[in-house]
Amino acid sequence: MRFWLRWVVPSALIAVLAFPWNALAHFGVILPSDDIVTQEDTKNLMVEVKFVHPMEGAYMAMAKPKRFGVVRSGEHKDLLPVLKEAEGKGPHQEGSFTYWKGEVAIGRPGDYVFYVEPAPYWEPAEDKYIVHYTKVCVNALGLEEGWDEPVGLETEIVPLSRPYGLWTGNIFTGRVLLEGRPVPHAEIEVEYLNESPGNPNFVQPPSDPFVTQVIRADEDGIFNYAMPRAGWWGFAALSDASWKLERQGVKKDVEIGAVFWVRTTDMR
Ligand SMILES: [Cu+2]
Repeated sequence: MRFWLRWVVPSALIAVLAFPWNALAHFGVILPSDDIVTQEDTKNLMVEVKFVHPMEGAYMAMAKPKRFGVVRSGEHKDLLPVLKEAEGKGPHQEGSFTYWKGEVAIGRPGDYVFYVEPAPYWEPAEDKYIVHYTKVCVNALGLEEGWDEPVGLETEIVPLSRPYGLWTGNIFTGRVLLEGRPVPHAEIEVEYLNESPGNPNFVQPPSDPFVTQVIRADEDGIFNYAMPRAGWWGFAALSDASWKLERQGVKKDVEIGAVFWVRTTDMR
């Protein structure tokens, strides 16, 4: 008891006060160097896999993912071997963080749906593990086929509007699936990646509710959101896993997230 009062409670308080973003929304992210590969473009994509608070530009250290792959025309390809550990630096955080990146060669035309299953991330502020099944779709060489197919992850967002070639202001529509079935009234968090390439200035939210937008899906798990700025937008639908993970002999809850990223471009 004394130990708890003297050390654990104060240090937990300090941790919460010093890192207010701990309570804010986490997003897995797969960030490709290009989302539409044309004949003229380089056919080598650089793909980064991170774990971030997108609006704050604050990153968590990420362990090596369990699975990383791509689906094109129904064919899965394991890309875990191409991932290499890298160190990054957030704009508003001290020290560096670990993320993963790899080069992927684009061959045949079609939609390349990248997906990652990260290792469970322990979040002390929420007393639970977080596992974000994250996806992004890259279109290649003019064939628009495959973006609306599920990958078959434990939970995932399946786009109902084509997830590339989006203008700023477009609406993104998606459906939340858990074990292959729609999640009625799922809660979806939406955030802007403030470190989007080409973002002219780091957006300063005027108050906390602006950081994360919140949507309730309809009875078929379908949601819509209009994106007000050019760059990358993340959508995260969170569920409680039906399974638990043990930590120091105690069974802990697991939050599983279905995360999808799309990029918007200004009309000029
Ligand atoms: Cu965090």
